[in-house]
Amino acid sequence: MAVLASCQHKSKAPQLGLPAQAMLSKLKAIAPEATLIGHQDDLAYGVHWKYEEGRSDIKEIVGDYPAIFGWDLGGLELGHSVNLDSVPFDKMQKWMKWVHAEGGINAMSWHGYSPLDGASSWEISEKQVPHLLAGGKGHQAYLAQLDQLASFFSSLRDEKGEIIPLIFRPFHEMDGSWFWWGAKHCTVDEYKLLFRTTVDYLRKDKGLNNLIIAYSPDNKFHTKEQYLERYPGDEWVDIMAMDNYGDFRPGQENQQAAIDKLTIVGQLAQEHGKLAAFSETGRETIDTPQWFTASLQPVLEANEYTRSMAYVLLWRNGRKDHFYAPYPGHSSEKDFVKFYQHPETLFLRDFAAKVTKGSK
Ligand code: BMA
Repeated sequence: MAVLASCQHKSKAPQLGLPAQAMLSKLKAIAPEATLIGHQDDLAYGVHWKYEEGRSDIKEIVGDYPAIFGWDLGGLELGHSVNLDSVPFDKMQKWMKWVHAEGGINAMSWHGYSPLDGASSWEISEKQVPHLLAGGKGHQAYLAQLDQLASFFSSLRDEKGEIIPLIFRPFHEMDGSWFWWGAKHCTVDEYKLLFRTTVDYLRKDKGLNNLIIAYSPDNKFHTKEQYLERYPGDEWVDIMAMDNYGDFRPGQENQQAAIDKLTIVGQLAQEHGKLAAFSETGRETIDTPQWFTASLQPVLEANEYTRSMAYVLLWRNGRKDHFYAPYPGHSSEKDFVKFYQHPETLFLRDFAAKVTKGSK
């Protein structure tokens, strides 16, 4: 609860409407004692199925859905009807409404295309960021992309017509250089300005008060200073997070490194009065059957700071050679059930029950 108190003191007044404030408060209250488990595209497809109503690989293993549902916006900014992984935006919108109605949380990443030349997030031969800032040749086109995002965000309404809050995590993994907004492709100041411009435009110009903003570098940092290098500032961020696959990768496993970095995230979040989260992780194809209880769980439980993660999100179950949550018949199935049974992991039912009861 000390965490909660410091949050209230230090944060600048967030530009959030009541539903978003309520969501943030629930997450803050839960964070010191439990971690919500999340999965990217959970309702859209699994390793062996696509777009089948009600299905979820995670539910088919543990009998419950994840509590956090990750979605990606990439392609929406171009007016596409499906995202870069072929998920139709109309279905996404419907699922997101369902998630909210069930008491879960939606978290959106954005593997967007450049408004200048349509470069995918991974096309890094041309500089993009400086041109998207005010005065740049792509600035208006960039704002037009944000208009597309804004109308999607604004279309997310509950049955009373009230806007649904969501976590928005733009320009993630910026300490790596695989995306056009990555470390080698723009200066620190350009990055910060792009992030601030994006958040300000959506919140102030478009009047959206349902966006909880997450900042999430990858695992390149070793110190607080390095983590904060591209941090846009407390006014533009609600969640301090990180992505980390590298320290769990076969041959490069380093549990202590994963703990140390997550500890930094937890400490900084506390110092800045923000929520902490483990915004993406996983081990592709889960080739070690005890990965969840032997690798991930000890990292989450290492100390009070790693414990303070509000959620951890596993990446998508895209293909037989690209998945991060188990599916029925997979060798990590039993271990994932243990992970589910652990008192500190929360799935949809547990979370919704706690929230509805207003406990803790
Ligand atoms: C990556 C991979 C890609 C996918 C992208 C955006 O990590 O899963 O296949 O297109 O994320 O979701």
